[in-house]
Amino acid sequence: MDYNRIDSISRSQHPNKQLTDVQYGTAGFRAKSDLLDHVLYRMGILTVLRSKQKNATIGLMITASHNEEPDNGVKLVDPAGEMLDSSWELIATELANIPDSELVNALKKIIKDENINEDSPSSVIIGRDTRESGWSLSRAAIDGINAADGIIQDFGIITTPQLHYLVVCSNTNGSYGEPTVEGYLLKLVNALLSIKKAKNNDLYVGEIYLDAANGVGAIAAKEFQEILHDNLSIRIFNDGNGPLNHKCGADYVKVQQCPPINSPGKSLTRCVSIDGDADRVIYYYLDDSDKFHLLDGDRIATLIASYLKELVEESELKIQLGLVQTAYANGASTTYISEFLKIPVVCTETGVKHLHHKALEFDVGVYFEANGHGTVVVKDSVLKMIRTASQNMNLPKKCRTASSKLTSLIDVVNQTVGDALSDMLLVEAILYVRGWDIVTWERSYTDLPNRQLKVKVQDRNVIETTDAARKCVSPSGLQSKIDELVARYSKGRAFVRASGTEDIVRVYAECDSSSEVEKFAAEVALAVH
Ligand code: NG1
Ligand code: ZN
Repeated sequence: MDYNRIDSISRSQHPNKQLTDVQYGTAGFRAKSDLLDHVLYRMGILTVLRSKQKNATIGLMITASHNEEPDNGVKLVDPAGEMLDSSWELIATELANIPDSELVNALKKIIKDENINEDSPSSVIIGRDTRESGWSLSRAAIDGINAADGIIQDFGIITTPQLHYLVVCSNTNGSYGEPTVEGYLLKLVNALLSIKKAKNNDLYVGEIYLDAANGVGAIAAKEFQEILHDNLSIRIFNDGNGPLNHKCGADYVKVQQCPPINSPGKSLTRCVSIDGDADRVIYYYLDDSDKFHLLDGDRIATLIASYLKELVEESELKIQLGLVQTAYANGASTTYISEFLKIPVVCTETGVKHLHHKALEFDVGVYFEANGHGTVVVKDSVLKMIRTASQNMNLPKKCRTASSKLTSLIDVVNQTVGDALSDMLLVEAILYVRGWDIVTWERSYTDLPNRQLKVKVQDRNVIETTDAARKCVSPSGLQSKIDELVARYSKGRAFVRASGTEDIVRVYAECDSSSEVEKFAAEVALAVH
């Protein structure tokens, strides 16, 4: 590697002005975009090193997801489409913050400590969302990749899940799918259409209204619509002509518990909100009295898991199905899953990488954060078993058909990461097969009233938690205050944790009274101060 070149480009074009330290958090680096230029240059170099170490293609995505337009961020994607390994998160944080004068030595140290062969080939896929700062940040990353002699494939403006998909396809010789955006669109649409051949649509209407958060999801959704034709009408609003994530998008709708700006006023219309980089999805509708109803990630997870369970039972295959949630999952959903669906459910820390890892422990693992970030992962051996069963003429027809339906359903899933649009097609497929409208879907259980608040504190890292964030171990005394408050509310549950993407502490509270939940959350927030 030409260290002189790396050093001189760093100092002359992407210097670390050392304004603020940044940290590789829940979803990579996130900060105001003007703080990130040197970070992107350095992450460009780091992806090349990671690629050489793994002898595989690595992804680099420039996005700040649901955060506002002036923010931006970057995250690295490991070869199997998963988030960067935690040991490398620390390396990334250190590399991002050191002064320019130490950059070359730091790189040499990484190469030595991580046993990287500098002569190995490298390949990096990069993408970015629609933020204005994305273009120049992607130039900085490209400068870093070039300076380290890496091979780049720049896909320009794409969704986060598309980038994960492209990384996986590149590393599996196309066996997961064609490593192009078109390959992605066709894979999902063809799977959906094969399910929609089945006749039984009853209350289902093939039309949805999609709030695309004025982000990159609008572009992908339009591309889907072009191939889907009238098999599913996606009426897109907040399609890029307004400010990104402003009063719209999945995070806004979930946290504010109200419709986004420009939402259609017609009651009982099935509406979908995705976030700024299209990896989160939630559904909502207004009833006849204009009351807002939210069907969030928990609800999507239960819909998917219950249908999978039905098919697994019909197929008579031995498949262990499981569901993964975080502490933000509504208590009513957890009760419904364990007591009614009787599917094993586990709780992990927040952050999709934790859920993804846990889900991989099941034969078929469904994982969703309440905010709508999630997917289904299926073990390769299990997928093979299902495919074989679907063609085994010695099996009863009912079992074969169920296996065949399972195969099609799994094909609609982007297993590489939570994908708003793939999840949306999956929900649409299941509602279609069940013949359900959104009201029927909602009937399965009733959410406990809940509230999320953000609390600004001097140093959010003083909050330390354990037990998947459900218990606070520092500062001392805070957990007992929370326990006291929880005890005052029927079905009360509350917890606090430091956000990994914003400089705030998050408070979550739920109880069985909608008139008291605001007060409950405010009391917990006060305890944090
Ligand atoms: P933080 O800021 O660490 O709570 C948020 C979400 C996560 C995850 C990441 C990445 C909540 C409560 N937290 O993390 O679930 O999606 O952003 O985007 O929604
Ligand atoms: Zn996102």
